[in-house]
Amino acid sequence: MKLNRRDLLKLGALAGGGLLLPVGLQQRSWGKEIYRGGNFPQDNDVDPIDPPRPFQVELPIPPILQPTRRDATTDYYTLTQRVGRKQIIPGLPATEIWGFNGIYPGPTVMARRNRQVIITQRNQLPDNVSTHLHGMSTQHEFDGYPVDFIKPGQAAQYKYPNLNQAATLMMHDHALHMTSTHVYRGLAGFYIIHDELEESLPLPKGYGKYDIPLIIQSKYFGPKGQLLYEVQGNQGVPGNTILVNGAPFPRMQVANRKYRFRMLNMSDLSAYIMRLSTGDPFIMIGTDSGLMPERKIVNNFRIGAAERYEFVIDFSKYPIGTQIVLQNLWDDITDPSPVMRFDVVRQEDDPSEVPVKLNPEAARIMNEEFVPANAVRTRKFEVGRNGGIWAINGMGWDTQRVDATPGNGDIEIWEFYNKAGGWWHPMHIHLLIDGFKILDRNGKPPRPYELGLKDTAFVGQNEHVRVIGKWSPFPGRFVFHCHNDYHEDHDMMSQFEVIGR
Ligand SMILES: [Cu+2]
Repeated sequence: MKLNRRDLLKLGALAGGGLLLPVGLQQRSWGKEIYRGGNFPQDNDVDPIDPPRPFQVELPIPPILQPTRRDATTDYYTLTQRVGRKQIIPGLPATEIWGFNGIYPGPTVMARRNRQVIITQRNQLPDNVSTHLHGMSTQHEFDGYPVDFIKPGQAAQYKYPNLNQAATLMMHDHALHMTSTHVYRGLAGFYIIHDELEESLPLPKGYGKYDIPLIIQSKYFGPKGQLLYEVQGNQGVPGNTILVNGAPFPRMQVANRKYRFRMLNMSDLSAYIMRLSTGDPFIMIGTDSGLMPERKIVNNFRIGAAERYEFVIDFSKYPIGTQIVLQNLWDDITDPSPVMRFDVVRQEDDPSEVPVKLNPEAARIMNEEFVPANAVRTRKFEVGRNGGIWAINGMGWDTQRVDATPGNGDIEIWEFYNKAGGWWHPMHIHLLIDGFKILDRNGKPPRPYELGLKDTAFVGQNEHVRVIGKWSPFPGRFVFHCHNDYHEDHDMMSQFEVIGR
């Protein structure tokens, strides 16, 4: 049975809060057991409040992090992971969060392709952390391997070569069995790579002005504004309040022109089907690993945990005063629910354009390199449950076990089978410098907006998804896992080891 957010809310209403359900109690105690070391306040007697009325708050934009120093080759940054407080729910006290520099979402790091970034991460939290830069291709020791902990009071340096194409990445915690709570509490932020190709295109430009990051996260809150980590049905935390850049169902004032958006779903497990209340299209331009070969025009798109989609909305056709709601169709395809709203409030010239062809480098990789004839082998992974624990090929995480040993530079096809049908799993593979290409899903072509390089593949109920990529450039052990963070923690994660130099 698929339990979506709305079903859970209905169940909750019927059972007087949902937490009286025996299954709910069981899950709560499991979560409590696992997170005993996670220092998450367990408010077992508190039910989540109803979501706040939408569109009360302006969309915030995460600040750009300033480097502590630059030299000929490298930008240096320092981030301190610590407890902070943020006013999130109107009319309620500020919410305690865990954040990079104590803010949620974390500050955005701006990087340039082929220019190194070194980030010193200081841990002033009461838990072990391990910081991963999702989408970055870097050496094992800088990848946030799940047991490479930064202990409380300690610090670690991470080197990022930024060999990747221009893309929207995100920094988040990856500590073994604690990723879900840590990310839920706020340890997530953007890291954006720019390059010359992207800058040469006439797309809408200007971070926070016409180039807008949107991190989507669904959470529960208690009556004092506190975050509630309510695990439902061994799935994770669906949440009932959608935060965009940390604000509940916000509104954004826009001019009647084109805007570029970089959407990242960093929810614990929620997936969304996004559409506009006007029925007007999104011009899709980017996927997880960078700009798509060609733009694609769609009326809606699905986004699972950790996926990124970049798109342009053209507000020029709307009269001043028009309000356009970004809506979610996931819970009920016939009954859209709000995510945020765009208010067209002013007239502006628009020099931007969205070319049909965007990224010849991605086109070459997808059409010439990532083709089955170049694959040296195929591996199969079945994702599902084993004895109540999420598993890959029936197995949970084992730091000592390696489930694949590709040679450095090998092109491989990985097949993910989700036969049980009960849930979906956005499968993420670390390291791959250009991500992968989705070959097919149940033998059919991927959706139009998936026709770009990706690092996370949505594997839906009863789906069989084939991806092809190049396992390079760094040798060593790297993880692959479901990015529904609760699934990842318990225990749908494994590792491969790239062999050779
Ligand atoms: Cu999963």
